[in-house]
Amino acid sequence: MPDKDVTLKPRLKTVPKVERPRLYKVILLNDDYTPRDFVVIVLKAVFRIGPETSYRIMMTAHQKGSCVVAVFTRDIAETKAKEATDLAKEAGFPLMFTTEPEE
Ligand code: TYC
Repeated sequence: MPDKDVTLKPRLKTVPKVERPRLYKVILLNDDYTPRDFVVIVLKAVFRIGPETSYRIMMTAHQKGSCVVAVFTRDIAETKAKEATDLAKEAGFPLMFTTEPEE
């Protein structure tokens, strides 16, 4: 059949497009001044992470320079990163948490 005689049937079903919100990593950065114990306290308090995991995350940042703490929607990631960074600032430490979108 030649092309001009082809008739296209409209699609009857619509395909719903529901996109999941982009997720953001909260990243703990190493520094030379914040005590290790304080980093663990902040991880436990702000991110509700258990003591062993908090210690492991702290040591990873200490040895490698940074460590992903957790992944959240953008709002929650930014709020938690700020809360944790502010806690350290109030205590006089330069500890920093940043956020970045997941690939
Ligand atoms: N490097 C710090 C020290 O030796 C401890 C530390 C660990 C600080 C992890 C920040 O994200 C950090 N006192």
